[in-house]
Amino acid sequence: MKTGKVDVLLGLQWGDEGKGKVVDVLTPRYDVIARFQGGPNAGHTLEFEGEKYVLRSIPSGIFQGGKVNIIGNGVVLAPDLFMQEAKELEKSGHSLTNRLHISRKAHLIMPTHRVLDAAYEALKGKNKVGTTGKGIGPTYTDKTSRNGLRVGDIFENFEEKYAAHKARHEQMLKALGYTDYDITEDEKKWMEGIEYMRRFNIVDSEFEINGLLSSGKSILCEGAQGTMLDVDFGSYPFVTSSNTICAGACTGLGIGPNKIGDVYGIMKAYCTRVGAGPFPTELFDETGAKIRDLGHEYGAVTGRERRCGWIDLVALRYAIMVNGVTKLIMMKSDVLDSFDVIKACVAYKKDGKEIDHFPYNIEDGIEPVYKELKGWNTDMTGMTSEEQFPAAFSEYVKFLEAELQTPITIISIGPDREQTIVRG
Ligand code: 2SA
Ligand code: MG
Repeated sequence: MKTGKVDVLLGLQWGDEGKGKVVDVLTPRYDVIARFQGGPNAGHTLEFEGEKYVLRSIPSGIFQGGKVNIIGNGVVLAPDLFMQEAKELEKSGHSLTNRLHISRKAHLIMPTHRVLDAAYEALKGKNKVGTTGKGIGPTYTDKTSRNGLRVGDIFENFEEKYAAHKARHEQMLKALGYTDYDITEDEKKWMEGIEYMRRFNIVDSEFEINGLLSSGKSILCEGAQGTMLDVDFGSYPFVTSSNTICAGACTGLGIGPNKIGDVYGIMKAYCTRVGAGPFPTELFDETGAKIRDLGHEYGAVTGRERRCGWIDLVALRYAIMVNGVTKLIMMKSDVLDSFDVIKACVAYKKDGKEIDHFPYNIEDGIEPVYKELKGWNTDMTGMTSEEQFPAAFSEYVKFLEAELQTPITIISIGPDREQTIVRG
C-alpha cells in the first residue's frame, strides 16, 4: 500500500523563530499543511514579492496553489478573528474556498474566554504570564475540564449551547469579582464569524488527514509558539496552554506517532521571548537593544517588544530531545551580521555548580556560561549559496551543529523567501 509521510515543523525556543517563513519555503515539497495547536495567539509572518502577511490561525500553505490546508482538532479558533484574517487574505487575492478545512473537533474561543484571560492575568498581578489576551488559556481549560464548545456544535442548537457556556463564564467572572467588561460589540462580530465559518469545509479532519496519507500525500504539520512555551516541558507556569512539541501534532491532528518522519526544529541565531517568565540569556544592555532593532523584534500579534538575548544551547538541547528533532533550521542569521563577538550559552551555573541539563526551575539563580565566538561583520543578506558565507559564520554553524548534535539544513539570511540557503 502506498503511504505518504508526515513531517513536523516547530519552534525550539520561545516562539517567533520564523516558522511562517520556513513553512512557506518548505510548502512546495508538501501536499497538505496542517496546524495542530494554538490559535490566534500565533503570529506567523511571511514576506514575498514585497508584501508582508501575518497569519494567526490559517496554515501558511494558503499562499501556494493546490495545497490542502487543515486547521486540526488541537487548535482553538476565534470565529471573529478567523473571519478577519480570512477576509484580508481574500482581499489580497488569496482565495480560501475549498482550500481550507476545519476540524469539527477544534474548540471555539468565546468572547468571554478573552475576558477570563484578562481576569486571570489581573488576579495574578505581578506574577502574570503576559498572555496575548486571546483567551487561549481559558479555552483549553474548558476543553480539558470537559466544558468546551466545539466547531461541530455550530450545526445543532448552537444559540442554546452558546448561551449556557456564556452564562457559566459570567458566573465565574462574577465570582472573581471581575465585572467591568462589555462584550456587546465583540459578540456581534463573533456571531458574524460563526456564520462566515459555515462556508468552509468543516470536517472530521482525522479521517481526512489519514485518508490523504494512505493515498500517498505528504503532510507538513506547522507548529505555533515554541517548545519552551509547551505546557508540559516549557518554563512552566510561564507557558502557553497547549503541547507545542512534536507529540502535539499526533494529538492535534489524529496522526499515529509511527507516521512521523522528519522533525524540523527552528531556532533563531540568537534568542527572544515575549511575555513574562525566565530567560537565562536575556540581555538588558545595548547589545540586546541592537538585536531587537536589527531583528525587528516586536510581537506580530500584540506589537509587544520582544526580550532579546544570546542563543541558549542548554535549552536547545532539551528542546531537540523532547521533540526528536532530526533537522535544524536557523533563522535570522543576518541579524548578527554586525557584531564583533557572538556569544553562545553552553551551560548554566546554578548554586556555584555548572550544569549542562535543563533544570526544573530556571527562575532563580541561573547564570549562563558563555562561549565567545568571533563575529563575521559581513552583510550576508545578498548571499545565494553557503560557499559565500564568511569563515566566522561557517565556524558558528559548525560549532552549533557539534554542540546540538543535529545538522542545520536550512539557513535564513533575510525575511524574503529568496533569502534562504538550503543545505540538504
Ligand atoms: P497565551 O496567549 O496564553 O498563549 O500566552 C502564554 C505565553 O505564551 C506566549 N506566546 C507567544 N510567544 C511568542 N510569540 C507568540 N505569538 C505572537 C507573535 C505574540 C505577540 O508571533 O509575536 O504578538 O505578542 C506567542 N503566543 C503566545 C505569551 O507571550 C505568554 O508568555
Ligand atoms: Mg510569531
